[in-house]
This record gives sequence, structure tokens and C-alpha cells, in this order.
Amino acid sequence: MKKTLALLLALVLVIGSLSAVAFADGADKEPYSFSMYSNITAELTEEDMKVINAVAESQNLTVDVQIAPSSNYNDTLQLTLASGTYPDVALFGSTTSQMYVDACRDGVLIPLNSYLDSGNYPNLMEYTYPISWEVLDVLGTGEIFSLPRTSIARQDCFELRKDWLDALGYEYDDTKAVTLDWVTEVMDAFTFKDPDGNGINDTYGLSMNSSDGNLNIPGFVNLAFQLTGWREYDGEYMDLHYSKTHDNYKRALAWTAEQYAKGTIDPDWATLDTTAAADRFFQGITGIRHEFVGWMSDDEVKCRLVNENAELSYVVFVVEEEGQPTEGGSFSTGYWGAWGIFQSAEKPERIMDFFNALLSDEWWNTVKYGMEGERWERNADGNLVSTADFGNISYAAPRQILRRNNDPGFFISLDLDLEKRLHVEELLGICIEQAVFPLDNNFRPSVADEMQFIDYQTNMAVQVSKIIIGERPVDDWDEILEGWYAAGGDSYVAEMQAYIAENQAK
Ligand SMILES: [Ca+2]
Repeated sequence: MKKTLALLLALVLVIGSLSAVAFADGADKEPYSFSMYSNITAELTEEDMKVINAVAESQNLTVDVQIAPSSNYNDTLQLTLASGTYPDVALFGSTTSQMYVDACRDGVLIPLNSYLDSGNYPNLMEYTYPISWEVLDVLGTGEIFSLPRTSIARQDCFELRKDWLDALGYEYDDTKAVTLDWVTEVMDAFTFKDPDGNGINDTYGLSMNSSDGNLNIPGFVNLAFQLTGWREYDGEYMDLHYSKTHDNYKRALAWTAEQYAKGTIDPDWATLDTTAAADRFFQGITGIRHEFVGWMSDDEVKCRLVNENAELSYVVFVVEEEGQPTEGGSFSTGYWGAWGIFQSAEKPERIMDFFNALLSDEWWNTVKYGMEGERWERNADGNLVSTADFGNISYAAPRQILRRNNDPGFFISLDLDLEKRLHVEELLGICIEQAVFPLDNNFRPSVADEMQFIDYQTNMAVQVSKIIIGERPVDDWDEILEGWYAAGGDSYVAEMQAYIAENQAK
């Protein structure tokens, strides 16, 4: 591993072990102003600016917040770069884009390693995934040119109709994985035992849509068969979808085709887009739907518009056999976009004070929810609760600047009933814990851009759909996979394995 990056990562570990490190009070630092260019919102609200200003003032800073429209953000950023007149710091939507890589290589952005290594930004180090720093080494020199906008890595599973489970006499512990057999039985019951009690078999177990899962396998089936991206299996780096020696994907396909043949999957799935499939769940036609647990409460409200007794619960993981690992996760980098500081910025270290303060214990709740006393307060038990004005005060932008990597509360609205909110936070905490980063770091083998390969992949998805609906036997998968290797899969796998091996050896 390269020296600078190694030092950076070592620091992450040290700070992680010290936990809540107090950050230096910024009030005694000399005043500094900087401009911050981004598309974090369409329009800044009064509350947005109050929060940004409060955090900035605590560091004796003034931030000139410049917002560009999201629709053509990359183009306007490119024009700004070309103009030679730079903001002090800007948000780059992608750190793999040519624009970003050029800005790093050409010295438009400055390397931040010396600052990050200084120990002055404990919150930036503590609440960022180590893997993000690795991925941000875009030039392969160990230099880091931006601060990652962390995205909380999770392995989601599915929401389901609790009122249907209750009517049919099913109980389960929603904080533990369930088995695939249990899900299969529930899908049968949701389809054939009239869970909504209207006397007609007019419901289905599982909601699927045309773009569901990887190669049209529903998300939780991927989990049950351990199809969770590029990892090490039997001493080899492999995504089991493409394995010639493990039949996990074929078994997943067989299970899905069997459910379709029985009629427990929404028969219209292949023609439904995501929204249409979701609607059928809200209407009470389907009973299980892949979703982020953070949206469950909102979805319950939507279901109640159709049936006032509708209730949802959540399954955090599905295993094929009891005792299997509950690990998944498709986020490969741990961030979405990153803040680059320009060479023209006079005091990069002061700009970093602002970003570090956003994630501090002092300000994080304010960044999440808005000003204390206006949108939220603490109740007698010390829990954060919404004020009566919570929904009336529009607030969003500061939440889009930076995030902590470990806070389940971030996504759950404060105005949700407290007991419910804490339960959803517990479930989300489990989804966060079971997330394990795949090894590919979003690397894209060059063959992925070749027409023959792209065409084959598209056709392969169609053929997989045919297997699911019984137009082709499951055994045809062997031949389809063989064709994939011939169409470029050979070099795809070889390139990916070489990339991971090199990366792991660093
Ligand atoms: Ca019914």
C-alpha cells in the first residue's frame, strides 16, 4: 500500500478507536471566507442558510454558497473549470469522470493528504469509510484530491404486509434473518389463502418489476444464494453470477422459476416498471416488496389509502439455510460525489474546518434536522423529537453536503411516532451492520464498453426472463453463461480479477 494512503488509513483506525474526539474550537481562528459551488439543492431555504451559517460561524468562517442547477450541473462545472476562475471548493458528482481526473492531474485541485494526516479533522476521518479514501486515489499516486460525500452503506431486504401475516397466523422476529423456506411458505399463503379476507384469490406473494435485482432475480433471492458481488470464493475472486464451478445463480434461477410457475410472483412483473410494481403493492395486490426500511412508514401510509387496516413490517435478511452469514452490500465506494478544493483557495485548511464541523457531535443533529428549538427539541428522556413547526419549516440542503457513515437516524423523519422511529432505526442499524463492501471498487473492465459484450448482456437478461417464466428450462443457463464468456466475459472476469488482486496487494 502506498505510504501516504497507508498513513491516512492508519489514522482512520486510531481515530475510530478513540471514538468521540473533540474537535478544536474554531472560534479563536482568524476569519476566513470561501465560496462553495454545488447542486445540493434547487433553492436554498432560510433554514438551510441558518444552519450553514451557524456551523460556519462556529469556525469563524463565512461561506458563499453558490448553487447551480442539477439538470446540467456537469456542463456548468466544466465551463467553470475551463474559465480558469474557480470557486474555492466544488462538488464533483463523479470521481471517475474525465473532468475530475483531469482536475486532479492538472493541478486544478489540490491534494489534501497533508491536511487529512494532520489530525485536525477527526470527524472527517471517523465518519468516512476507509474504502472511500482508497477509491479516491484516482491517479494511483496515493494522493487524495477531495472529501467524499459519504453514503451510508446498507444491505436492504424487503417490506411485507403485517396485517396479512397476522390474519394467517404468521409470527417472526423482525430483527433476525428468516429462511428462504419461510419466505416461500408466506408467499404461498399470501397467494392461496386469501390474506385480505375478501373471499377471492386475488393477491400474490411477491412484487417484482422488469428491472428487478441482478439479471431479474429479486434482491432477497440474491442474498439467500449469496450472490453478493465480487468477493473471494475458494481462493478466487469471483461474482458468483458468473461462476462456472458454483451453481448458486442457477439454483436462485430455479427457485424463482418455481415460484413463478406456482403463481406466487406477480404475473405481470415483466411489463411493470418500478413505479407500477410499487403501486400494485400499495393497492394490496402483492404482499412482499424489496425496499429500504427507511421508506416503510411512508409506504404504510400509501397502503392505508387503499385499506385503512394495512400494516407493514420488515425482513432484514433471507438465508438459504439457518446459520448462513448475513452479509451483502452493493455500494462499492461508500460515497456519492466528493468535494474538491481548488488550487486558488487561499486557506484549504480553513475550508476543511467547515466540513469537519458539519460532522461534529456539536452540529450533526442540526445538520440532520435543522435548528434546535425551531424544528426539533429534546424530550424529557433525552430523545430528539420534532416540534409542531417541523413540517412547516422547509429544510434540506445541508443534509446533502456531508454525511456520517454510521447514523441510521439520518433517513428517518423526526415527526414519525417516537416508538416507531426508534424501531425503524434499530432495523436500519441492522441493515447497516450487514453491509460488506464488494471488492470491485466500481472498477469497470474495458470490455464492458464493447458492443458485442453489451448486446450479449442485454440479450442475456431477456433469456433469463424467459427461464423465469418457463419458456426456457433452467438448465439452459449453462449454455447462456458459456455464451457470455465467449462474448467477452472471459476478459471481463480476467480484468476484474487482476484489478482486485492488484488492489488487495497494495
Ligand atoms: Ca383475496
